[in-house]
Amino acid sequence: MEDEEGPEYGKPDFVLLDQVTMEDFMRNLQLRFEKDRIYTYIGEVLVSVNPYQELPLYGPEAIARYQGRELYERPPHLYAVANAAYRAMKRRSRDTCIVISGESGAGKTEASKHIMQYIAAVTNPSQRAEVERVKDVLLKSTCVLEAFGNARTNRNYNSSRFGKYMDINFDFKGDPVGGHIHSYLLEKSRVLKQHVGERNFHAFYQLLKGSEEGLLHKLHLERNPAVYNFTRQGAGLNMTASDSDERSYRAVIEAMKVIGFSSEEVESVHRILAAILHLGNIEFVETEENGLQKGDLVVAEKVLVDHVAELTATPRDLVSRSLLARTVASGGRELIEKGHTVAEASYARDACAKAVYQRLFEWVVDRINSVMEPRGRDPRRDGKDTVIGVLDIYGFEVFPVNSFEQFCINYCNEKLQQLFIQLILKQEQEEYEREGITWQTVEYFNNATIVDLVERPHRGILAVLDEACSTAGTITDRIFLQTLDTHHRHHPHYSSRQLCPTDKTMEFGRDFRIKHYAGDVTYSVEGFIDKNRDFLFQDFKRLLYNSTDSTLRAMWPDGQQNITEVTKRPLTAGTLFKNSMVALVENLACKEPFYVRCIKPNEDKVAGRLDEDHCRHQVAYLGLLENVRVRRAGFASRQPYPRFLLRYKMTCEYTWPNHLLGSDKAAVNALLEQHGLQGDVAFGHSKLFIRSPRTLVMLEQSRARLIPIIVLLLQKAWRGTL
Ligand code: AD9
Ligand code: MG
Repeated sequence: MEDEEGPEYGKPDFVLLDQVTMEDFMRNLQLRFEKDRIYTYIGEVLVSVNPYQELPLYGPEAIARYQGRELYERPPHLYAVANAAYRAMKRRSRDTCIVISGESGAGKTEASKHIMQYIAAVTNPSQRAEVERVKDVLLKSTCVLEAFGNARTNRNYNSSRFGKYMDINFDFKGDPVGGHIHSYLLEKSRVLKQHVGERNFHAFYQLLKGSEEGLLHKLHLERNPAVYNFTRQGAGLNMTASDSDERSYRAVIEAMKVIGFSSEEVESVHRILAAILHLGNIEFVETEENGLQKGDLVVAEKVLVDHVAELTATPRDLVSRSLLARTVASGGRELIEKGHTVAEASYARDACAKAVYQRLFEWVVDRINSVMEPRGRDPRRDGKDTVIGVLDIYGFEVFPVNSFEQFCINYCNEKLQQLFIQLILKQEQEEYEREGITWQTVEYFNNATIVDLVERPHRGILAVLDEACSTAGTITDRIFLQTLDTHHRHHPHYSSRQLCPTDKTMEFGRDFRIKHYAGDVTYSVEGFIDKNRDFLFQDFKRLLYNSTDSTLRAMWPDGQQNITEVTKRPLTAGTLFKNSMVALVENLACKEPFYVRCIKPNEDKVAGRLDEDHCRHQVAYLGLLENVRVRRAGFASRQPYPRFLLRYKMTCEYTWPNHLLGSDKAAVNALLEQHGLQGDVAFGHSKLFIRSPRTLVMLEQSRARLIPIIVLLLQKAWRGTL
């Protein structure tokens, strides 16, 4: 570590703490934070605290300082982790991944952007055009994805409402030649409804605020978001995102151009956004007028149907019919039209608005992927590509009321936590074997039982939920909860009010609780079945598939099926999510992982304040103390011999300023012997393994005592007074 990180900056690695207690951990975190040292290691894991202010830590000069260096050569930094992942990938042709986790607003997305910027800056020294194009798309894709997938929430003014995993492909020279983005579980319910103080996805406001008058007119829109049901709730109208909507609008259009969206595609995107806004204003009323029977529905403001039809390039009467009725196959496969009630029509309208937005988002992701696909590469000629994956996914969530979305998100975190523990232990074992060191097993909390509670076939919560969804209409959320109670009454991580009648924090028939590794979360079952079923009438799918707008049509391939052909039940939202999580974990498990654990310092998004209770909770649920313990349980520290000497050589007369002992390993041995510490270490082939942190602490102290003397001597030498 460079000497600018003196003792007044705390320990740059939590492994160096004298004792692993929460108090010591927090003290070090606080001390470093106060000195704007927002990054600290636990071994090779980076802990990052959101500073909520621009610190002079980034940019070309900082990148140059980390480029090509070993992880510990410079103060802890995201660039060091990006560089380590890049070097591991390049040197050993290993696929690597960087997993970024932490709660909403902890700085995950910002971290992922810094990582991408680092990779873009250090690659393609020969300025190959195709590589430059890929880098441009990689960098610009973030801006577009944020427009469609991010929103202002109370926790973060630019909150990602989807999970993102991005693979970057590199050729044998180590230059990016392509990439692929996977998105996970967009929070599409936000299209309809936003909590107090929150907003819909940025894209809507950007269009309303940023587009020119002529375009607005063509889209039949008014500039004021208060006109639309979907944009008038939540965050009072003068509240914006973290950036101005007008500026962002221009940046997004520019980014879409760079990526390669055609102007027709951008126009379609605008029309789809506008159609969703108009759809949201449609209300239904029962009428007897115009020859209709009593009880028949009509749309209150008919011009809105005209707008939706025009903007989606679909026939007006079909739009109207899809909104007011559904087609069902009666017994003999005969098709009949069944009119909606007001409630059914409103439900169908909302389901349609959500689905159209979700498909739009997925199409944007696919479109970016299509231009990032590695082009014209032949593995026989070009060698196999290697990959760095960057995962920026929602952290553990606990709200006053938790629903299906939180359940999925927290399940995702259980899976990632399991992987984290497994990989960290696995990595340790592999390293000990590689270096010829005997390994001692470490005990740790295995959350496999919680993952099992959720995903176990037939009895797991998701399986019970699917079962409830497949039983048409009769199963209610309450019955679903009773079935869960029956299956899991003895599970140590499951409870409900029925099973614990004295626990007044849950409601009978409404809540169940899971004891997650990160803490207890009570879930309200209300809406679980509906959200899991995620149903949309085939009439809408067919309508949109038949659009003459080719972009919109391409988003609805399943609309070509006829109602009589739609016999196979589509997979539920929960099962799709579970499958994507299983695939994600498999994908990460075969890569060499690097971890960034992000911490949010306070709830008020203010600079310079680290609220201890708030952070303590995050440190606990991110398992950071456990991480330090695991790291120290076998060997607290391991360092290549040259690096060890660089740091401690001044503490021994045989090694300062340089040694003459044949090998660095022999020199390290001499140094440790002089300190009487050789009993606490193991000598690997290329690294020294130090068992107890006390040894490190002693070496550190010895070094700290000598540094002022050495500095004094050097100063004298420079002034020529020695
Ligand atoms: V969420 O789960 O998507 O809601 P993230 O992604 O963890 O969340 P994000 O990266 O969006 O949080 O950071 C939130 C805000 O904190 C940013 O908009 C910045 O204003 C601020 N931030 C985060 N990291 C840094 C940083 N390294 N330097 C300065 C930062 N500001
Ligand atoms: Mg984010």
